[in-house]
Amino acid sequence: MAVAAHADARHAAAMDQIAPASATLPRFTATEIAQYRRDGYVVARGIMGPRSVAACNAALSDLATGHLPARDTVLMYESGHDPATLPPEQREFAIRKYMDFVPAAPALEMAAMNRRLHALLDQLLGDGRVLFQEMALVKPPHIGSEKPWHQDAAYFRLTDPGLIVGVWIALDAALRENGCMELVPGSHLDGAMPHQHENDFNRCRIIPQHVRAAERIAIEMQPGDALIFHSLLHHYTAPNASPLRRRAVQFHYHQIGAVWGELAAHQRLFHFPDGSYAGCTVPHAPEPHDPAKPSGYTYRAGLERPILPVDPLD
Ligand SMILES: O=C(O)CCC(=O)C(=O)O
Repeated sequence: MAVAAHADARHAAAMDQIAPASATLPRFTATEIAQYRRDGYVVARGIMGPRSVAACNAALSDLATGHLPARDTVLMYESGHDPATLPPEQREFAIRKYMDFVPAAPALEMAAMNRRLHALLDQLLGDGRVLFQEMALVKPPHIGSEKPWHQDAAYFRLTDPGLIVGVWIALDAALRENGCMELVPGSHLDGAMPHQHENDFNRCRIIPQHVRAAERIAIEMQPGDALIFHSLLHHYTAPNASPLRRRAVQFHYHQIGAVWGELAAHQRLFHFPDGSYAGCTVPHAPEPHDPAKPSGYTYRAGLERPILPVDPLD
């Protein structure tokens, strides 16, 4: 797989000789595996082909209009946009996030279970994992909001962030202008950072002094490319002020044997200097739409869906 790596060329060439080849499934080179460990991310280009990408986009449209029964899917809208006031075919242009869609949408389930992807994850992390979170992040043209700098492990009360991996798959070209992923290479090695909610539950950010923002890089991707990243990697996406769509699915997996902990265990990782909780699994402030009322949010551990690898449509 092609990646932008920063490794010493001679060392890389030597390591690549030990990476076995497979005729059928993609393999990361030893250089790419080393990049994941050192930089906290690696890009797998073309993990899904155009038919798979089109099927995922059609499923997202159909969930928004109601043509596909949404079952347990949760749709979250950009602030100030009320689905009740929108015709069904316009709703997807105001949606920011879909969650829990796998049982409702076979095409999206296939993306999560993609055999090629899991062959690569096996190489990075070892055999045996579950899917525990599924989201589609579809920053709409002109109004798509930013996602502040964060570490995904701040959202999950799992006690070993190294056993969690995020996979972000582009369904449109993801470019600087429409809010592609930006990240700080190597930031996963800095450990768990204190986070604070900004003004709504989806906007939980690393306290800015802890982000080495000057070292950020933008990861531009084509539809079907996957960014595979460590759960402590600092990452961000900018607002989408452009006329371009920027749809993506994001899956989180953890290796079997990872342990869901209580709040106290999460607090041992994510805390302020005074020891108080600094993760994202408890609201830090009342909801802005009703400052008198605390958020109705209740933390829920992962869904733990078994992995049943399937060949993508291509
Ligand atoms: O796709 C995006 O805009 C942000 C995705 C992300 O980092 C997240 O939701 O954790």
